[in-house]
Amino acid sequence: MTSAFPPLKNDLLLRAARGEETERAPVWVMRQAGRYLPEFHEVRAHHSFFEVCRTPALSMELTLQPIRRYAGLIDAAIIFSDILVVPQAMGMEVQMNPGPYFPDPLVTPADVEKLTKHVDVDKELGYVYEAITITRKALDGQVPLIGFCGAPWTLFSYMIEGGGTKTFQKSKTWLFKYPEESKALLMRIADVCVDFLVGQIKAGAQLVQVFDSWAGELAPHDFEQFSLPYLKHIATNVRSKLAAAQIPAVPMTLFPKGANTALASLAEHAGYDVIGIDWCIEPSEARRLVSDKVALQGNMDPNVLYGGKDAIEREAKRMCEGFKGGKSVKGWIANLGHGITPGRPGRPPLVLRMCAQILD
Ligand code: 1CP
Repeated sequence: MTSAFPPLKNDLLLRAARGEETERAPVWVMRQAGRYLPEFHEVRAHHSFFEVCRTPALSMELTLQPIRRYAGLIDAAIIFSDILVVPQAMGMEVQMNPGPYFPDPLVTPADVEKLTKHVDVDKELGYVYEAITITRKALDGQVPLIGFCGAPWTLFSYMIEGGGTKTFQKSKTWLFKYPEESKALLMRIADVCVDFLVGQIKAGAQLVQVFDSWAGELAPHDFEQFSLPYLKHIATNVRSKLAAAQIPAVPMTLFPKGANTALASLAEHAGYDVIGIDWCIEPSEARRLVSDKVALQGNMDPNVLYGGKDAIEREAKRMCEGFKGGKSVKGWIANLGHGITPGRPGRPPLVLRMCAQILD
């Protein structure tokens, strides 16, 4: 299958993800296909969010938008989709109005019965695979294509809260009141994630990222119990399933937002090649904690983009120096510390250009 794709002309991301020293840091932006781009709104004006996700040609179009607009400045594409396609595949209804809304969330463990018993992931999410395959062809080897899924704890919280939350009260009630049932559900989600990532890699994803956006909401000992084992399960099983199918492994990135106290343990035990960090930890401290076990990705505060040219320049320089730790950029992927926000922030290209020039 791989041989059917055009040869890759820019492999900076893949080399950095493998911990290799690169001539400059590769750059991409979480949520780079999104609401800060006028051309994104153009497409969304005519199509609902999940219609875009389910229509491979539209998903491809949104994936390519930032690559076109910032040609030569972005070193990766990420497939346009959402982490919430996994709860949908498990039988839950999810709407986007404008944030995620589950009309029928899981209230008690008895509700788990309502989920599909044996999820045929390839059938339910085949539209994502198709989007990946056509997008990888359309990219024509310009940059690698990233696939992704949500982490079990983060998806669990949406499935129980019924949408976004500030308190995590309902999902944490489950953890503390029904720990065994919670673990069983987390494992069911993890198994779907394994098949989903394997399917994305078979379809052409050249790196996959697991988003644990709400990792930092858990106490360190709860993260150890309710998130880490499932993250590990995903990394181990994706690799073993690929090996069994004789498909070459691809680098795997984990973004455990806010779980900075877990960095050393994640680097040692979780099984990922890259760990994404947010802005609440200094790059040098993150590097000290993970040693040379993984590559790092991140970590500028997305709101710096609203601070004007001087602030952006100053913070980009600070970030570059922090990750450089001397003169090499061993295993660093420049990115924001979370997704770029929808209000038209200034100058993402400026940031990208500065990160790209780090070794000049
Ligand atoms: O109407 C719209 O267009 C909605 C905005 C939007 C977009 C552009 C949503 C709804 N999802 C997306 C795309 C998306 N989501 C991508 C595309 C690829 C990219 O360019 O990066 C990705 C990777 C995601 C992943 C995602 N969805 C995460 C993990 C990353 C993160 O930012 O933490 C999460 C938590 C979601 C849930 C979600 N989907 C959409 C929104 C607004 C949210 C967050 C809601 C909340 O705060 O709880």
